Amino acid sequence: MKTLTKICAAALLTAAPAWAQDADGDGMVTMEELVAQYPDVTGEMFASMDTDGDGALNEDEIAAAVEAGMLPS
Ligand SMILES: [Ca+2]
Ligand SMILES: [Ca+2]
Repeated sequence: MKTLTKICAAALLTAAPAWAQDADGDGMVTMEELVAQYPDVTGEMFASMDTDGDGALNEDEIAAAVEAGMLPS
């Protein structure tokens, strides 16, 4: 059981950072939520991360932004 607990804890730690920005937990990261975490993010940077243009970042867009080096992982 100890091993299983460790694996679960590791999975949670790995999954958490990408969603630290989602302050209200609705599954989307808005410009306001992102700026609260990263004050240096501009509207232009947000727009380039928001690839489907719906005004918020979903999990895939956050992952792509981290991969592209636009957000710290
Ligand atoms: Ca949100
Ligand atoms: Ca989007």
